[in-house]
Order: sequence, then C-alpha cells, then structure tokens
Amino acid sequence: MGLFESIVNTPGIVDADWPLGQSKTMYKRLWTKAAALVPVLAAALVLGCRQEAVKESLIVGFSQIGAESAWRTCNTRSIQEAAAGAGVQLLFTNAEQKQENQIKAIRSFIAYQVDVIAFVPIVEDGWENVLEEAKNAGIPVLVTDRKIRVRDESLYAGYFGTDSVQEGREAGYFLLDKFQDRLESGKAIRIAELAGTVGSSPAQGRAEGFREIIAPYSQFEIVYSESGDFLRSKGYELMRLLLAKGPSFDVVYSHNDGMTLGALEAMKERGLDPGREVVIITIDAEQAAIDALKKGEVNCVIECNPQQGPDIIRLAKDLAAGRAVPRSAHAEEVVFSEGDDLSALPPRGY
Ligand code: GZL
Repeated sequence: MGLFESIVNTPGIVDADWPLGQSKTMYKRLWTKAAALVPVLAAALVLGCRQEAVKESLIVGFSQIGAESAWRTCNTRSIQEAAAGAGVQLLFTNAEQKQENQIKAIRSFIAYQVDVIAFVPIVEDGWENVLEEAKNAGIPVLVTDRKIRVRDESLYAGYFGTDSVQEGREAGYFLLDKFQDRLESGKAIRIAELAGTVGSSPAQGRAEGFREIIAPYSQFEIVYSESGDFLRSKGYELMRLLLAKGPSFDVVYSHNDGMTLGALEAMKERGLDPGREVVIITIDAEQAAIDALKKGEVNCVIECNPQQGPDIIRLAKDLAAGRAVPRSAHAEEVVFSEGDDLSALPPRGY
C-alpha cells in the first residue's frame, strides 16, 4: 500500500482546512488520517536516517603486518586515529609478520563483505589468489606502505605509501657528498648493508636505489649485506658478528632505524665511535635516530613517513563511493643530515 493509501486508510486523523470544492466530511477524514501518521512518518524518517547513517559508516578491513618497529606502531596509530576521526568502522588485524595470517584476514574481510580492503603486504609476492577472491566478491583493494608484484594489475585499485627506491637513492647521494674528496684518491670505501625483510618492497627498493647511485664509482664496495628483518634485535646481532668476524667496513647503510639502533649498541660495546669512525646512514627518521644524529652517532637520516592514515581513509572513502584513485601515490619525505640545524624540528611522534 502506497503512502497516500496509508493516509486515507489510517483511522483517527483530526480536523484541518481543506481546499474549496471538497466536501468537509471527506476532507476531515483525510486530514485526520494524515495527522495520525505523523509519528509513523517521524519514526520512518529517523530510522531511514539511521539506516542511511549506518550505511554511510564505511567498513574497512585492514591487515597490518605486525609491530616490528616504532615506525610500524606509528603507522598503525595513524590509520586507527584517521578511521575513528572519519567515523569509519575499521576491522583491524595484526598478522604478526606472517603472510599466511594476512591472507586469512583478507578472506575474513571478504566473508564479512566489508566495503573496502586495505593492507600492508609484508612481501611483494603471493597475493594473486586472495586478491582474485576479493575481486570476484566486488570488494576494492587498496595496497598501503609496501608494494605487491602481480601479473594482473586490476587485482588492486591503487597504492599509497612511500618511495623506497628514492629513499635508497638519497642514501647514495649522501655518500657521494660525504666522500667526494676520497673519490679521486681511488681508495676503497667499504660498505656494510643491513637490509630489511627479504622479499619486501622497501628492502628491494632501498637496495636498488642505493646501488643505482653508487654504481658508477668503483671505489664504493658493498663488502657485506645481510637481512636484519627490520628488527632492532637482529641489527644488534648482525653487527656483533660482523665486528667479531669481519670484513672491515667504513660505512653502515641500514634499511631502517630499528636495525641501526641495534647496530649502534653493538658498535659501542666494541669501543667503536659510530658517526665518526664509521659513517652511518639510516632510514625511517624515528625520534631515536634523530637524537643519534644530533649526538653525531649517525650521519644521515632519511625519512620514511608512517603517518599514512588520513590518506588511506580518504582513498578508502573514494573507493567505496565508486571514485577512481591514483594507481600509485607517495607521501612527502625529507632527508636529515649532519650539519643540519635540527633545533626547530618538532617531535617525530614515533
Ligand atoms: C617502509 C616500512 C618499513 C619501515 C620499517 O615503508 O614498510 O617497515 O622502514 C618497518 O621500520 O618495519
């Protein structure tokens, strides 16, 4: 029964004026019905608004890789705060550094029929099957922070994160500047690299960008490269063994501050003077790394911005509304190096 029919068939509608030409009795009956319907209409309006509001409160399934560094913890906080601030319901899962846990989480998001799936792929490969399932379920996917490698690019809507290759290049540029006098001497400059998680896009990108810049200068020699998995404990252990067993080195290029802080600890235990006897380059720009730069224990800190929450939520809302998003977008990043005036630098927040 339509709204009009429900008015004329609702008993008890009270008096009011009806346009000329209509019989009083019929009008009285109609208005009596309409007035009695007001509470029903009001309830329908509220319910409808609430339903509209509930429909409006987007549901995003987010698979985070873990809490392996202060950077990651800040990244998580940024996403959760941005979702709360935007009234977005966030189904948040922590994979504890396991890809299989991420795949399970994405499958649960599909079963729950979230509006958008977003995730940090711990490694680049192995995502085709589960992303095919999300595509078949009609759920758009946003890749964040780290990148994936898939044959079918339509398996995800877009990427928002940081440019790891450029971060690696910045490390190379710093070395060229730092050693420009020695480059003519021909004396070898030996580099020890503490690499990130094997198979992850930041580890691949930071290695690639760094090598791209130093390759033309034969004096630069990478004498050691091992993965510390972005963990402080592994950075310490690798450095302890390197100092005990060799080879000797002049530079440490570390893919994240967590590993750098562990390596600094091991170097100090051996009586080394990091930042002076050994050049240290690190990526993330955690507060602890900036503090080490101020103390002269580190020579160059390259920012990798973890505060990605507002952009991720904005892009998720675009996807849910059927709007296209950029295939790839990067956060702004800066390089801090020895000699910079850092006195006005605000707290890093991670
Ligand atoms: C980089 C990010 C890396 C950080 C590490 O985008 O994925 O993971 O550099 C973190 O600190 O563990």
